[in-house]
Amino acid sequence: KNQVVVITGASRGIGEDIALLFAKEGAKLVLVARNPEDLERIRGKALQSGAEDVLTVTADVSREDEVDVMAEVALARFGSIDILVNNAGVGFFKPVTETTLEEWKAMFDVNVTGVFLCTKAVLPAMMEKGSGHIITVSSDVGRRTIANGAGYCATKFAVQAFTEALRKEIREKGIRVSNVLPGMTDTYFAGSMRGIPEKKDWLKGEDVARAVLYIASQPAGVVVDDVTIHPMIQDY
Ligand code: NJP
Repeated sequence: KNQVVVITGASRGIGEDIALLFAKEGAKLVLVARNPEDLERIRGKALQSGAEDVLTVTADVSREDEVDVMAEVALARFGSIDILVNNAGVGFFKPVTETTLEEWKAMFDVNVTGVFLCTKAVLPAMMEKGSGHIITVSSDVGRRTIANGAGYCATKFAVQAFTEALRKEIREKGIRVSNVLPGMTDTYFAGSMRGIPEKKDWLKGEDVARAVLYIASQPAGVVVDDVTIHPMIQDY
């Protein structure tokens, strides 16, 4: 309750569900994505769900200038940031020979550089306060690989390495670093639609959101490193 929670990729999919679950807890939310109309819609839903206050910030997480402004306006509005949920991500799934450099770069820009930039932008305020929590939505392919996902898997392995090293680096400052590693989840990811019959047994965004809330609700001295969550049956 009353925690200031920044969520990237909050305009649909898993990020939307994280926003709405934290809204029910009475959080103050900072919702980040590139499309302002989508963010506005989620802002309305979050306020209806019980959020104490909701700020939307249109930003591309791979752009340092936009991310820095995001952190500035969030701090100006709320005075501190308690939790950053690095959730924004993109994926292209195809053989290596068919993956373009543009797709490769887009995945690294959002999934890896975006996590770095958002984390870097909020850390000074967290360090000054001596508390904070960085929670990253990684992937269960951040630890094992799948065919036709070489580039995407590489980004999520990178995210695991980055966050695990960061955890050791900033634990003395009272800042926790945790990851959720979801399996196949019914969202708009990789150009998909939500609610199509082929995905009926996949995880729902709410399932991943509950894992994030579980991690965030631990007492101050307790760190959950990773929560891996997947549907009962998965293709890989
Ligand atoms: O995807 P989707 P998910 N800057 O497409 C935003 C991971 N994951 O919810 O910017 C800022 O429904 C985009 O908004 P917009 C996955 O890797 C998923 O499934 O306006 N925001 C939207 O809000 C990712 O890390 C599955 O286009 C940017 C959101 O991100 C996380 O879950 C499995 C942005 C994407 O919503 C959420 O993905 C798994 C940018 N540059 C891991 N680019 C799965 N779904 O099966 C995109 O293992 N966004």
